[in-house]
This record gives sequence, structure tokens and C-alpha cells, in this order.
Amino acid sequence: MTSVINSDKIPNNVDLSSDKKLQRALEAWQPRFIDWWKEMGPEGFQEDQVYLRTAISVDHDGWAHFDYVKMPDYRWGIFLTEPEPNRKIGFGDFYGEPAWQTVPGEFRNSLRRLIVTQGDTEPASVEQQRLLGQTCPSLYDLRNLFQVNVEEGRHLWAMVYLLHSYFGRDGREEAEALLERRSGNPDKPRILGAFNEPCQNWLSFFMFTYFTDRDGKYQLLALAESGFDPLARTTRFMLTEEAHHMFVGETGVMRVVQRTAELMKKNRHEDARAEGGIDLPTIQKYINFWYSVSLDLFGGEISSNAANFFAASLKGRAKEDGYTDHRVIDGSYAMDVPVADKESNVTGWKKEDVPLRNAMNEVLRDEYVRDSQRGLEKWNRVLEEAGIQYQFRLPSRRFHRQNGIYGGLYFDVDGNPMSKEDWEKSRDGWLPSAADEAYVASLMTAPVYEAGKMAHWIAPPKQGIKGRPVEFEYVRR
Ligand code: BYC
Ligand code: FE
Ligand code: FE
Repeated sequence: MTSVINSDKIPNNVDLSSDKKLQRALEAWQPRFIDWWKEMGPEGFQEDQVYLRTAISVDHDGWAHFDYVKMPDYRWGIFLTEPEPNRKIGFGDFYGEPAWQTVPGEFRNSLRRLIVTQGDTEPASVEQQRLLGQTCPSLYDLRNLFQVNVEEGRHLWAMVYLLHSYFGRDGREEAEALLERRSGNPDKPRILGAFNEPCQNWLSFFMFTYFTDRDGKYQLLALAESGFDPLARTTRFMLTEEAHHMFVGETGVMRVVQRTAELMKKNRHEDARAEGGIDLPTIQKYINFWYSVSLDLFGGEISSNAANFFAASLKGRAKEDGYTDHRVIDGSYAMDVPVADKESNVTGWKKEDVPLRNAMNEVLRDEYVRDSQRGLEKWNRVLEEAGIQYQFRLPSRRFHRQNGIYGGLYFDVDGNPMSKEDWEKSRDGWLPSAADEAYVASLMTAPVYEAGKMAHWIAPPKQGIKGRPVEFEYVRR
């Protein structure tokens, strides 16, 4: 069941070779995936040798193998954590019943939709990041970008495996469609908002991997509880890879902040831009942007979809074990819901006790907000230690939202309602303006390919990858 046969075309621990039909279907999808990768993956680096980690098994120590590989030769495999014998469903209407090994007929559509939505984000992020290599701040960062990209590719494989094995013809059609939508393309966009936003510079990349990959963490934690056991097992393994993506974001922003602090200290007016760095208010604006678009990824505060997913035992809460009531039949979540007029002006607030099942998106978002705060505290400590009077903060969760109860309304970063007109006048003080974007882009016009060297606007990492020095040649051009 769990042996890894690396001689297979598709590395896996699901005994793919014993299911010839499935194996053929996936082997037919594989060249289309490679075509997509060559077209939409990192542009200009497909022939380079990259020092990458490859998942080769699901053993706790030793699941990852590090070596040079050309990205198109990366062995994208299918790995599910070991089955938990006699696993019981941990929440919802089917709480306590044996976990499902096949798709429960009445929930087929909901389940497929969850898997497709999850799957869609993975290639979308690769598309968003495809040009970043051309302006990398170091070979170390270039390698991390590619590591994240190949693993998002593997996450797509994980979802395609589920679609092919459990959803027959329409699953195969969805797997095709996952390679056809394109991030930011108005005719065939990716499904969720944040995955259509351009990610054009490295500050955005670090914010994306900090904030948007962290949505991935929480959505995967919720799916890791699923009563549909193959989904639970595949997302559990994805989570082991996800940690590195958020590490890239957290340490990336931290290194920018550290460098900015150094440059400010060099300048009589603490002017980071005068010294060629990224000033702190600009960093705050990127936080505001990527945090708010990532908050939207959790869905509406009051959601019948979320209630249905929970009731059907398809999507739970992060770490369901930590809760006591797993059926959640009568709890509620108190919310202040804004009431607005036709011009989107907030005219008042309505207290609502939302049935807890309908508030599951908000419950998950609460966990996310807490977790997001932690990195900010680390970044703020860098500033404190440098003796700089400035602190980053997360904007209110009402700020700059596109969907849910705050969607389309206007709030400042503290959550106070305001008119559309006033908001638009203030916008450039809160979110990256065209001038900010141009400034950040002006720092990142050329790549740094010399081993160990860093772009001027970022500090070196504390250590390299897998015990290698920072000066290691992580990418051989
Ligand atoms: N943009 O009841 P509602 C990751 C739609 S990231 C556009 O409020 P629901 C990764 C919604 O589909 C993790 N549309 O929300 C990170 C619905 O449409 P219909 C990805 C949106 O359904 C970095 C309508 O609005 N995984 O892995 O409870 C790099 C009303 O929906 C958005 C998942 O998302 C949006 N932001 O929740 C690489 C897990 N939000 O029904 C990878 C699977 C909502 O009117 N997905 N809508 O057509 C889900 O669990 C749910 O679909 C959502 C939405 C939480 C996303
Ligand atoms: Fe992913
Ligand atoms: Fe990720």
C-alpha cells in the first residue's frame, strides 16, 4: 500500500500500478501538465539545475530528498499520509461513523467543488510567480521560489489524483480545466480572487507566501479533517510541504525589514528610500494588500456553503480535536453586520447570532488572523532591536474586502466606515500606489546570479538550505 515505486513514471504511494485504468488516465494527463508547466511555469529557467527537495515518501524523517534537478524533470508524485486504521469521522452530521473510502453519492458535487477549488489555486500561484526569477535578489531566493513553484505543481497533482480516481469522467474533465484557466485572464480566470492578482515583485512574493499560502495552511487543515479519507490523507501530506512556503514569506519579509532598518540607520533622516531600500510605510501597504485579499479567501462570514460542508462532514475546522462539540448543532457566533444604503454607505449595524455552522468561514478566519499576527511581531522585534520607532500592524478585517458582509463597503484600516469618495482619496495611503509599485520595481530590475550575493534592498538569510552555506550555488545557470 505505501511502498514508493520510484521507477514508476509517476512516483506514488497509492499503488498506482495495480490500477491500470487510473494509471493510464494520469499518464495521459502528465504530458499536458508538463506542457502547462513549460508554458506557465518559471520563465527562462527550465534548463537550469536547481537544488530542490523532492518528496519521495511519507516517512516522517526522510520524506524529502535534496539534489540538483531541472524543473521539468522534477518528480511530481502522489503521496498520501499513511491510513489511520479504523479512522472515524471527527465532526458534522456523520461524527463518529467510519471515514469514507469512496465518495458519498449525495455529496459528490460539493466534494468535487471543494477539490476543484483547492486544486485551482495551486497552478494559479505558479502562474502569478512565473516572471519573478528574472529579478531574483539572490540564488538562494531563486531556489526558494522554484521550490515553492514545483511543490504547488505537486499540490495540483494531489487534487488531480483525487479527481481521476474518484470522480470518473467529470473528474477528468475538471482535471483538464485546471490546466486551462489562467491567473488574471478575464476570459478564463482562476476561481478565487487573490489568485488573479498580479504578483509582480519580490515584496509581493514574500507577502503572498506569508499571507496567501497561510490561507492554504488553514484550508488544508480544515480539509485534513474531512470524512472523505483520501482527501484528509492527501491534504495532511501537503501540509508538511506548506510549512516551507510560509517560512519563505516570513523570513523574506523579515530580511527586507532588517535591511531597511540598516539603511535607515545610515541616513541622517532615517530615509530608507534615499538609501535604495524599501521604506517601512511601503512595506505596511503591501501587508494591507495581501492580508486583505487573503482574508477574502475564507469566503463569506455567513455562509450556507460552509454550513453544508460542515454538516456533510466534508470540511471541518482547523484542528477539530481541540474543540469539544463536534456536531455543532446549536452553537452561535455573534456578529455585528453592517447595514448599508444604495451608495454603499454604512448606515448602521445589526447584531446577529449566526448559527455556528453558518459561521465556519469566520471561525477559520479567526484562527488565521491570530496566526498571521505572529510573524508581524517578529518583524516588529527587528525594528525594536534596531531602535526604530515604527510598528507594523494588521489592518481591520473589514478593510478592503471584496466579499462577505464587508464586501463592497468602505472601511479604513481601523475598521471605521467611510464613504466611497473619502476612501478613494485615502486609498494610496493604505495600499501600494502606482508610484510605490514603480519604486519597488525600480529596485528589482536585474537578477542577482552571483552565489552568495544579495540585492541591495534585502539582508542575507541567517542560514542556507539543508545545511548548505548561504554562498552555495543553489541554481546552476
Ligand atoms: N474569490 O459562501 P461563500 C492555497 C465565492 S489557498 C472569488 O461566501 P464559501 C494556496 C464562492 O465560491 C487555499 N469567489 O464562500 C495558497 C461562492 O460561489 P457560488 C485554497 C469567492 O463557498 C497559496 C460565493 O462566493 N483552498 O491552497 O463558504 C499558493 C459565496 O461563497 C471567494 C480552498 O479554498 C473569493 N475569495 O467559501 C497556492 C479550499 N470566496 O457558490 C495554494 C476549498 C468565496 O456562489 N474551498 N467565493 O458559486 C472552499 O472551502 C470554499 O470554496 C471557500 C469559499 C472557502 C474558498
Ligand atoms: Fe499548495
Ligand atoms: Fe503553498
